[in-house]
Amino acid sequence: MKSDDRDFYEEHGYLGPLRAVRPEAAEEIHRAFRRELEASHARLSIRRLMPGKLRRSLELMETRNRHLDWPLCAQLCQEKAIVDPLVALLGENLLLWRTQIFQMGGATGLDWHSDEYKTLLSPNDRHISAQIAISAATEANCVWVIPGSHRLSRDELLAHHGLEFVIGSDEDTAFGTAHYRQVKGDPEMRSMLMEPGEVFIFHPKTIHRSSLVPEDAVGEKRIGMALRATVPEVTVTDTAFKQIYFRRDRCVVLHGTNEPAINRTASWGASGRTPELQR
Ligand SMILES: O=C(O)CCC(=O)C(=O)O
Repeated sequence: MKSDDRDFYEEHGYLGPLRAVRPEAAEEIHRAFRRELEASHARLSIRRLMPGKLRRSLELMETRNRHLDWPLCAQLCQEKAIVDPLVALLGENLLLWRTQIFQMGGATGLDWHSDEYKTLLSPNDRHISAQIAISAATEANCVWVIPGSHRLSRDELLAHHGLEFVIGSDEDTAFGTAHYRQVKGDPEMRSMLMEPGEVFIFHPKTIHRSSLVPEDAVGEKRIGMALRATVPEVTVTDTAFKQIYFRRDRCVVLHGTNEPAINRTASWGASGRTPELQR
Protein backbone atom coordinates (compact mmCIF):
# COMPACT_ATOMS: atom_id res chain seq x y z
CA MET A 1 0.00 0.00 0.00
CA LYS A 2 1.22 3.48 -0.83
CA SER A 3 1.95 5.63 2.20
CA ASP A 4 -0.54 8.18 0.79
CA ASP A 5 -3.30 5.57 1.09
CA ARG A 6 -2.38 4.80 4.69
CA ASP A 7 -2.28 8.53 5.52
CA PHE A 8 -5.68 8.97 3.84
CA TYR A 9 -7.18 6.10 5.88
CA GLU A 10 -5.73 7.44 9.10
CA GLU A 11 -6.99 10.94 8.45
CA HIS A 12 -10.41 10.16 6.97
CA GLY A 13 -11.24 6.77 8.49
CA TYR A 14 -11.96 5.07 5.18
CA LEU A 15 -10.25 4.10 1.94
CA GLY A 16 -11.71 3.59 -1.50
CA PRO A 17 -13.52 2.80 -3.62
CA LEU A 18 -10.83 0.40 -4.87
CA ARG A 19 -11.27 -2.02 -7.77
CA ALA A 20 -11.32 -5.55 -6.29
CA VAL A 21 -12.67 -7.66 -9.15
CA ARG A 22 -12.53 -6.83 -12.87
CA PRO A 23 -15.88 -5.56 -14.26
CA GLU A 24 -16.82 -8.67 -16.32
CA ALA A 25 -16.25 -11.00 -13.34
CA ALA A 26 -18.13 -8.55 -11.11
CA GLU A 27 -21.19 -8.81 -13.38
CA GLU A 28 -21.04 -12.63 -13.15
CA ILE A 29 -20.79 -12.37 -9.38
CA HIS A 30 -23.73 -10.00 -9.32
CA ARG A 31 -25.85 -12.49 -11.29
CA ALA A 32 -24.75 -15.35 -9.00
CA PHE A 33 -25.69 -13.34 -5.89
CA ARG A 34 -29.09 -12.50 -7.38
CA ARG A 35 -29.72 -16.18 -8.13
CA GLU A 36 -28.64 -17.17 -4.63
CA LEU A 37 -30.77 -14.49 -2.96
CA GLU A 38 -33.80 -15.55 -5.01
CA ALA A 39 -33.25 -19.18 -4.03
CA SER A 40 -32.87 -18.09 -0.45
CA HIS A 41 -36.11 -16.10 -0.67
CA ALA A 42 -37.87 -19.25 -1.86
CA ARG A 43 -36.33 -21.33 0.95
CA LEU A 44 -37.45 -18.78 3.51
CA SER A 45 -40.99 -18.45 2.22
CA ILE A 46 -41.72 -22.07 3.19
CA ARG A 47 -40.35 -21.37 6.66
CA ARG A 48 -42.72 -18.46 7.25
CA LEU A 49 -44.76 -20.33 9.82
CA MET A 50 -41.83 -21.29 12.03
CA PRO A 51 -41.48 -19.82 15.52
CA GLY A 52 -39.78 -16.39 15.56
CA LYS A 53 -36.28 -17.21 16.90
CA LEU A 54 -35.88 -20.24 14.71
CA ARG A 55 -37.01 -18.37 11.61
CA ARG A 56 -34.71 -15.43 12.42
CA SER A 57 -31.78 -17.81 12.73
CA LEU A 58 -32.56 -19.41 9.38
CA GLU A 59 -32.93 -15.98 7.80
CA LEU A 60 -29.56 -14.90 9.17
CA MET A 61 -27.95 -18.08 7.92
CA GLU A 62 -28.85 -17.04 4.36
CA THR A 63 -27.05 -13.69 4.50
CA ARG A 64 -24.41 -14.01 7.24
CA ASN A 65 -21.08 -15.84 6.98
CA ARG A 66 -21.88 -17.34 3.60
CA HIS A 67 -18.10 -17.68 3.09
CA LEU A 68 -18.47 -20.79 5.26
CA ASP A 69 -20.80 -22.63 2.91
CA TRP A 70 -20.73 -20.88 -0.47
CA PRO A 71 -17.50 -21.22 -2.49
CA LEU A 72 -18.06 -18.08 -4.57
CA CYS A 73 -18.42 -16.01 -1.45
CA ALA A 74 -15.34 -17.66 0.11
CA GLN A 75 -13.31 -16.93 -2.97
CA LEU A 76 -14.46 -13.34 -3.21
CA CYS A 77 -13.38 -12.66 0.37
CA GLN A 78 -9.89 -13.92 -0.45
CA GLU A 79 -9.37 -11.68 -3.49
CA LYS A 80 -5.91 -10.19 -3.22
CA ALA A 81 -7.14 -6.69 -3.97
CA ILE A 82 -9.38 -6.87 -0.89
CA VAL A 83 -7.02 -8.68 1.46
CA ASP A 84 -3.83 -6.72 0.68
CA PRO A 85 -5.04 -3.35 1.99
CA LEU A 86 -6.47 -5.05 5.09
CA VAL A 87 -3.07 -6.63 5.74
CA ALA A 88 -1.35 -3.29 5.18
CA LEU A 89 -3.64 -1.56 7.67
CA LEU A 90 -4.06 -4.24 10.34
CA GLY A 91 -1.20 -6.74 10.05
CA GLU A 92 -0.01 -9.98 8.43
CA ASN A 93 -2.19 -12.34 10.47
CA LEU A 94 -5.89 -11.76 9.97
CA LEU A 95 -9.07 -13.57 10.91
CA LEU A 96 -12.34 -13.02 9.10
CA TRP A 97 -14.96 -13.26 11.82
CA ARG A 98 -18.03 -12.19 9.88
CA THR A 99 -19.43 -11.47 6.46
CA GLN A 100 -22.85 -9.99 5.92
CA ILE A 101 -24.79 -9.63 2.70
CA PHE A 102 -26.86 -6.45 2.68
CA GLN A 103 -29.79 -5.62 0.42
CA MET A 104 -30.35 -1.95 0.99
CA GLY A 105 -32.36 0.86 -0.54
CA GLY A 106 -35.63 2.68 -0.11
CA ALA A 107 -36.83 2.37 3.47
CA THR A 108 -34.42 -0.50 4.20
CA GLY A 109 -31.20 0.70 5.72
CA LEU A 110 -29.27 1.55 8.84
CA ASP A 111 -29.11 5.01 10.39
CA TRP A 112 -25.89 6.65 11.68
CA HIS A 113 -23.68 4.22 13.58
CA SER A 114 -20.11 3.02 13.92
CA ASP A 115 -19.02 -0.63 13.90
CA GLU A 116 -17.06 -0.93 17.13
CA TYR A 117 -18.51 -4.31 18.20
CA LYS A 118 -17.98 -3.69 21.87
CA THR A 119 -19.92 -6.79 22.92
CA LEU A 120 -18.46 -9.11 20.27
CA LEU A 121 -14.72 -8.37 20.22
CA SER A 122 -12.31 -8.11 23.12
CA PRO A 123 -10.42 -5.83 22.99
CA ASN A 124 -12.41 -4.02 20.33
CA ASP A 125 -9.84 -1.61 18.92
CA ARG A 126 -8.01 -3.80 16.38
CA HIS A 127 -10.42 -4.64 13.64
CA ILE A 128 -11.65 -3.27 10.35
CA SER A 129 -14.56 -3.55 7.91
CA ALA A 130 -14.71 -3.62 4.14
CA GLN A 131 -17.75 -3.53 1.94
CA ILE A 132 -17.71 -4.91 -1.58
CA ALA A 133 -20.31 -3.66 -4.05
CA ILE A 134 -22.09 -6.63 -5.63
CA SER A 135 -24.46 -4.31 -7.50
CA ALA A 136 -23.84 -0.62 -8.17
CA ALA A 137 -24.05 1.75 -5.22
CA THR A 138 -25.79 4.89 -6.45
CA GLU A 139 -26.57 8.26 -4.88
CA ALA A 140 -30.04 6.88 -3.99
CA ASN A 141 -28.96 3.68 -2.25
CA CYS A 142 -25.27 3.92 -1.30
CA VAL A 143 -23.51 4.05 2.07
CA TRP A 144 -22.63 7.53 3.37
CA VAL A 145 -19.62 8.13 5.62
CA ILE A 146 -18.57 11.08 7.73
CA PRO A 147 -14.88 11.55 6.90
CA GLY A 148 -12.72 11.98 9.99
CA SER A 149 -15.53 10.98 12.39
CA HIS A 150 -13.37 8.14 13.79
CA ARG A 151 -11.18 10.80 15.44
CA LEU A 152 -13.99 12.81 17.07
CA SER A 153 -15.31 12.61 20.64
CA ARG A 154 -19.07 12.43 21.21
CA ASP A 155 -19.09 16.14 22.10
CA GLU A 156 -17.26 16.98 18.87
CA LEU A 157 -19.65 14.83 16.82
CA LEU A 158 -22.52 16.86 18.23
CA ALA A 159 -20.79 20.21 17.73
CA HIS A 160 -19.43 19.55 14.23
CA HIS A 161 -22.03 17.24 12.71
CA GLY A 162 -25.17 17.60 14.84
CA LEU A 163 -25.06 13.91 15.81
CA GLU A 164 -26.16 12.90 19.29
CA PHE A 165 -25.04 9.56 20.73
CA VAL A 166 -27.98 7.31 21.60
CA ILE A 167 -27.26 6.55 25.24
CA GLY A 168 -26.77 2.85 25.89
CA SER A 169 -26.77 1.92 22.21
CA ASP A 170 -23.26 0.47 22.43
CA GLU A 171 -24.29 -1.66 25.42
CA ASP A 172 -27.84 -2.63 24.52
CA THR A 173 -27.71 -3.42 20.82
CA ALA A 174 -27.00 -6.98 19.76
CA PHE A 175 -23.60 -5.98 18.36
CA GLY A 176 -22.34 -3.32 20.74
CA THR A 177 -22.27 -0.71 18.00
CA ALA A 178 -22.77 2.97 18.86
CA HIS A 179 -25.80 4.63 17.25
CA TYR A 180 -26.41 8.35 16.71
CA ARG A 181 -29.39 10.54 15.92
CA GLN A 182 -29.29 13.67 13.82
CA VAL A 183 -30.44 16.44 16.13
CA LYS A 184 -29.39 19.52 14.16
CA GLY A 185 -27.98 20.61 10.82
CA ASP A 186 -26.42 18.31 8.26
CA PRO A 187 -23.22 16.35 8.74
CA GLU A 188 -20.35 16.77 6.30
CA MET A 189 -20.77 13.42 4.64
CA ARG A 190 -19.56 11.67 1.53
CA SER A 191 -21.37 9.15 -0.63
CA MET A 192 -19.60 5.85 -1.34
CA LEU A 193 -20.64 5.50 -4.96
CA MET A 194 -19.34 2.20 -6.28
CA GLU A 195 -19.39 0.05 -9.37
CA PRO A 196 -19.92 -3.69 -8.97
CA GLY A 197 -16.64 -5.27 -7.91
CA GLU A 198 -15.35 -2.19 -6.07
CA VAL A 199 -14.67 -2.17 -2.36
CA PHE A 200 -14.24 0.41 0.37
CA ILE A 201 -12.59 -0.12 3.72
CA PHE A 202 -13.50 1.64 6.94
CA HIS A 203 -12.33 2.14 10.49
CA PRO A 204 -14.41 0.73 13.39
CA LYS A 205 -15.19 4.24 14.63
CA THR A 206 -16.12 5.79 11.28
CA ILE A 207 -19.73 6.88 11.40
CA HIS A 208 -21.78 5.77 8.43
CA ARG A 209 -25.32 5.07 7.35
CA SER A 210 -27.34 3.75 4.44
CA SER A 211 -29.18 6.08 2.09
CA LEU A 212 -32.58 6.37 3.65
CA VAL A 213 -34.99 7.58 0.99
CA PRO A 214 -38.65 6.72 0.48
CA GLU A 215 -39.21 3.31 -1.10
CA ASP A 216 -40.71 4.76 -4.27
CA ALA A 217 -37.64 6.91 -4.98
CA VAL A 218 -35.40 3.97 -5.90
CA GLY A 219 -35.50 0.97 -8.17
CA GLU A 220 -33.61 -2.18 -7.31
CA LYS A 221 -32.07 -2.63 -3.92
CA ARG A 222 -28.30 -2.42 -3.71
CA ILE A 223 -26.50 -5.65 -2.85
CA GLY A 224 -23.30 -5.28 -0.88
CA MET A 225 -21.24 -7.62 1.25
CA ALA A 226 -19.39 -6.54 4.36
CA LEU A 227 -16.26 -8.31 5.58
CA ARG A 228 -15.21 -7.93 9.22
CA ALA A 229 -11.60 -8.77 9.98
CA THR A 230 -9.53 -8.74 13.12
CA VAL A 231 -6.18 -10.02 14.41
CA PRO A 232 -5.70 -13.36 16.20
CA GLU A 233 -4.89 -11.57 19.50
CA VAL A 234 -8.50 -10.36 19.71
CA THR A 235 -11.08 -12.70 21.24
CA VAL A 236 -14.20 -13.01 19.14
CA THR A 237 -16.83 -13.82 21.75
CA ASP A 238 -19.30 -16.70 21.37
CA THR A 239 -22.04 -14.07 21.17
CA ALA A 240 -20.80 -13.21 17.67
CA PHE A 241 -21.92 -16.63 16.45
CA LYS A 242 -24.75 -17.59 18.73
CA GLN A 243 -27.70 -16.48 16.58
CA ILE A 244 -26.87 -19.12 13.95
CA TYR A 245 -28.14 -22.48 15.23
CA PHE A 246 -27.64 -24.85 12.32
CA ARG A 247 -24.12 -24.12 11.11
CA ARG A 248 -21.01 -24.05 13.26
CA ASP A 249 -19.85 -20.50 12.56
CA ARG A 250 -16.35 -19.51 13.60
CA CYS A 251 -13.52 -17.31 12.38
CA VAL A 252 -11.54 -18.30 9.29
CA VAL A 253 -7.92 -17.40 8.61
CA LEU A 254 -8.00 -14.61 6.02
CA HIS A 255 -4.23 -14.11 5.84
CA GLY A 256 -1.12 -15.48 7.58
CA THR A 257 -1.64 -17.71 10.60
CA ASN A 258 -3.94 -17.93 13.61
CA GLU A 259 -1.20 -17.18 16.15
CA PRO A 260 -1.81 -16.93 19.08
CA ALA A 261 -4.59 -19.50 18.66
CA ILE A 262 -7.12 -17.87 20.97
CA ASN A 263 -10.07 -18.31 18.60
CA ARG A 264 -11.11 -21.63 17.11
CA THR A 265 -11.26 -21.47 13.34
CA ALA A 266 -13.40 -23.07 10.64
CA SER A 267 -12.69 -23.85 6.98
CA TRP A 268 -13.73 -21.78 4.01
CA GLY A 269 -16.79 -22.92 2.06
CA ALA A 270 -15.67 -25.85 -0.15
CA SER A 271 -12.41 -25.08 -1.86
CA GLY A 272 -11.67 -24.77 -5.56
CA ARG A 273 -12.06 -21.82 -7.87
CA THR A 274 -15.53 -21.21 -9.13
CA PRO A 275 -16.02 -20.23 -12.78
CA GLU A 276 -17.19 -16.73 -11.90
CA LEU A 277 -13.78 -15.58 -10.73
CA GLN A 278 -11.49 -17.46 -13.08
CA ARG A 279 -9.03 -15.26 -14.92
O1 LIG B 1 -24.70 -1.25 3.39
C1 LIG B 1 -25.31 -0.51 4.15
O2 LIG B 1 -26.21 0.24 3.79
C2 LIG B 1 -24.95 -0.46 5.60
C3 LIG B 1 -23.69 -1.19 5.90
C4 LIG B 1 -23.25 -1.00 7.28
O3 LIG B 1 -23.80 -0.25 8.03
C5 LIG B 1 -22.10 -1.74 7.77
O4 LIG B 1 -21.43 -2.46 7.02
O5 LIG B 1 -21.82 -1.59 8.95
